Amino acid sequence: MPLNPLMSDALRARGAVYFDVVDSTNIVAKQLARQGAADKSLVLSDEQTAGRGRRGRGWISSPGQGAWMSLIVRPDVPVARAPELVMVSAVALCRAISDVCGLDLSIKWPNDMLANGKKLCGTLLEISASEDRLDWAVIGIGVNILGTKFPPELPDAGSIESVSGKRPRRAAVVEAFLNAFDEVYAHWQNSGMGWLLPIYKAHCSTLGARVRAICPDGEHEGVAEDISPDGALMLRLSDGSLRALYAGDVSVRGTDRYG
Ligand code: BT5
Repeated sequence: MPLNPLMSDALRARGAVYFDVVDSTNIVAKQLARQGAADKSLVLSDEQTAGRGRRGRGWISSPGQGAWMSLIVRPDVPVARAPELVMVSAVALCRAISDVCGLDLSIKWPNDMLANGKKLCGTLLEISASEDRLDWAVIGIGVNILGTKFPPELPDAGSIESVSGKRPRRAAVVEAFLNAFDEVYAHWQNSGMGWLLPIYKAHCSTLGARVRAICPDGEHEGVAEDISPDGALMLRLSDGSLRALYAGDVSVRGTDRYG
């Protein structure tokens, strides 16, 4: 049993499914979702041997260091609204980490959470739909909590400990995330993006920056001017046109703040 365990009585009482080691919590959560697991069921693991990022990339998930977890959700929404769940989760994580250790994270669109320019959290959303309705979604979240040394291939990674010097109880981070998620998810279900979007934007460090975006339809460079209500990054290109990006990897080139 690690000194700073990821599992707690509170999480057990919520029905969280815990593993010491698993290939990927997203893989397990998708199996449970297919078997009918309830809305907001959680899978977490102390270590992942095949933690996954987006587009086939990996996620380093060392034992005793983080919260590697997947939340199954079943909102009754059109499938086109599924990407908003990444925003729900990002805002809940910002709240949770601020509550637990007073650290303010920023969000790099669409799914990275940063502090001091270091990536502390990443999110991988996987979904299943029937016709145009969302059947279920698995929100996979990796939070680096403890540790100050990262492998050389991750020069931009950080943890709560490496950026703040604090060593919170890992289970407390997960408990705070679930509590914040309950609230943010309920607001989102009741009033859509109207309540969420301004909060997401206030945390989003990509806004106002000159960025290069590598997207499924090619590369684009411009100033990140806004986030649309459906979660697209609105990029002002050099020819003055505005382009909506729904998925991609963004690197920041500099800051051109608007008024
Ligand atoms: C992500 O992908 O950031 C999504 C990561 C989601 C991980 C969670 S853990 C629980 C659940 N189960 C899973 O199998 N996955 C989810 P992406 O934006 O594609 O970023 C991936 C990139 O982040 C990698 O190519 C590395 O450069 C970097 N990276 C890998 N491990 C990292 C870590 N522990 N901390 C910071 N950066 C990392």
